[in-house]
Amino acid sequence: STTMSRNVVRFTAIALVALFLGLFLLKSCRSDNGGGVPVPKEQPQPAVKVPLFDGDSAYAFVKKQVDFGPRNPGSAGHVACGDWMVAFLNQYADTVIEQTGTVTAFNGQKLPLRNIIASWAPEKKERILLVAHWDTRPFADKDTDRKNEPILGANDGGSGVGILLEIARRLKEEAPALGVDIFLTDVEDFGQPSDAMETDANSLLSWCLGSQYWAKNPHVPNYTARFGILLDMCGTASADFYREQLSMQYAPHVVQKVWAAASALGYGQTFLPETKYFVGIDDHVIINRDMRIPTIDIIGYDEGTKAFDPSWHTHKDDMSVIDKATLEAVGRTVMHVVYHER
Ligand code: AHN
Ligand code: ZN
Repeated sequence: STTMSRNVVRFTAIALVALFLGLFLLKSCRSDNGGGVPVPKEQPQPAVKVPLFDGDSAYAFVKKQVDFGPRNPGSAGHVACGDWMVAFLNQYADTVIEQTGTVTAFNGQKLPLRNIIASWAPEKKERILLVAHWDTRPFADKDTDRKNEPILGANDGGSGVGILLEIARRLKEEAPALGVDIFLTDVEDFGQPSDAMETDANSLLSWCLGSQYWAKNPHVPNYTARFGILLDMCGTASADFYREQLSMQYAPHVVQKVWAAASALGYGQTFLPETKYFVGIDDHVIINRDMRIPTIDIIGYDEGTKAFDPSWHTHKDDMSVIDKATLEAVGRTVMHVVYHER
């Protein structure tokens, strides 16, 4: 009986070894494609290096513009700020193209136009277009006093440009996979006075004269980009960034991409999922309609006015409404998108 039990132990041991060997072989064959050819395990993607966007720096670039005074077309501040921005961009971009011309405003006034386009890797076919208007409104039609005087436009004009100038600085540090163009549009804000939600077509087309001019005369022949992002009035503390209706109509996949980036960075309380219709016209409409480049607008929504910030087109639009944290949320989100695009 001792011999027999010894045999049972021996058999059990061999059976267990065989079982484990079988399981091991089965497991190591799992990654085979059936023909015995091993399939390499998926390589971990190298982490994308996104340079750090500095909110203090962006804030300083907004203040620098405001220090020139109002930048409405034809003013001294417009010339001086334009000169400064071109010199600045020449330090960081591969090419800077200035597009000058004359446009006629809704009131018949002839205005000097100066569109500024800075490019990185201009030879690359796959590109990302970043846009903000740099001119400021020639009157304060939403104010109760000094209605005929030009505004400082810290938020309306200054904020988007401040963010893009900080991004420009970073683009020289670390090149993203795609080419990038920063387009500072001129004569966006000389539109016929109206409410935020204007619907008359003639009145709508009195805005965005710089981007309309560019669409008819692109800075390079056959210019196009994979997608575009417009920054407008995106610097106030109270700004909420809702998905904007016209952006959703023209470029929902770009809205999706940008809002997903904001959420990944922890800005889900600033970039909200709901869509709101509160913008009648902006440069992105022209770029979508005339250039067929899917372009979205990141533009602040105010819960109080149910539209733009209360400082909109008033003399309150000065440095006191600008918030570093908001500039940073928008700037970091845009940089995340730019550097993750393959
Ligand atoms: C309207 O929707 C009428 N205007 C938005 C365009 C704009 C003016 N952006 C800044 N100022
Ligand atoms: Zn404006």
